[in-house]
Amino acid sequence: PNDPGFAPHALCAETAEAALSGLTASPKTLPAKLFYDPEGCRLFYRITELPEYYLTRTETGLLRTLGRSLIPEGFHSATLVEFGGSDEAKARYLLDQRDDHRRRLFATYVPIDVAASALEDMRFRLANSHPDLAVEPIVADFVGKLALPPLGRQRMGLFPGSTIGNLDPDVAVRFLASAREALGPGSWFLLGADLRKDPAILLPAYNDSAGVTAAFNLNLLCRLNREAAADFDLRHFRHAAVWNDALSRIEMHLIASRDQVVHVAGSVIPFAEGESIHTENSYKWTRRALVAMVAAAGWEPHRIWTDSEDLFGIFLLRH
Ligand code: AVJ
Repeated sequence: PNDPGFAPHALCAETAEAALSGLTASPKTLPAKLFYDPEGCRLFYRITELPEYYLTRTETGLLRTLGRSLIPEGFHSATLVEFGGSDEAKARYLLDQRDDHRRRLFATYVPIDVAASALEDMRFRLANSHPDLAVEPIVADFVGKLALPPLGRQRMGLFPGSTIGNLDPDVAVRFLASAREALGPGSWFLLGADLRKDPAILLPAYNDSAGVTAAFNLNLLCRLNREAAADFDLRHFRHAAVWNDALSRIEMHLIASRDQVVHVAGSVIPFAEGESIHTENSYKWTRRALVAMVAAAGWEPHRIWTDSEDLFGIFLLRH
């Protein structure tokens, strides 16, 4: 407590604990979910608008074009459950759909996310734009054990944005199986996944020329300085994105540019020059591998849509 670098008032126990367990491991890691503090959310939004970051643009284009054809026949007054849905932008392409009698295909929307304040903002926006839609947010980590309220007769899960890419394959299978369990028999699941492609396209998407992704990655260290009583000097770490072909994933790292010692929540963390903190994986799937993964979780692949350049896939699965 007498250490000047230690600011107990700023300590967020949960962040500090997650950070310390990763930084005392070998090799060093930090969990990707720590990216999304308010500044990280702003930076991620800027990433989605970068020319190199084709993911969001491509998926949104698909959702806009496909619209009602994404939804199985006979749906009305159904429930849409979005996993990790801290913003309803993509769900709107489904929530806006009506049948030939102008009846809404979805009557209820259940977004699940750890960001309580984002869920509140979303509830407010939807109350204005969709007054007849029931919005029932759940504050929870979607990868954990899920207890959903009774969801009605027709249920669809939504997991867009290639968020699945952040999960190691075994965790992804467990998540897909528990979502299937929670949604129950007869349910459907819409999964958006970035497809495996030429690293010449992938690498710039994670190392853009404007440096926004670098700022997003380095913001992790700012966050630890603020919330975990850390004293990272941002001038001595640099952003790196690499393609791991064997594991079919983009990896993001923060590389120490010199030997140094950093304090985190009262612990001393030494870094050697060139040492990395592995901050994120973003797996890229072939259709085949993705179909095998969803099948391992018990889902039956029903349809796959991709854009004309085969960049991004939307997979419709049924229970
Ligand atoms: C939000 C997990 C889909 O992996 O592409 C963007 C996060 N990381 N740039 C992704 C991210 C670096 C993003 N996901």
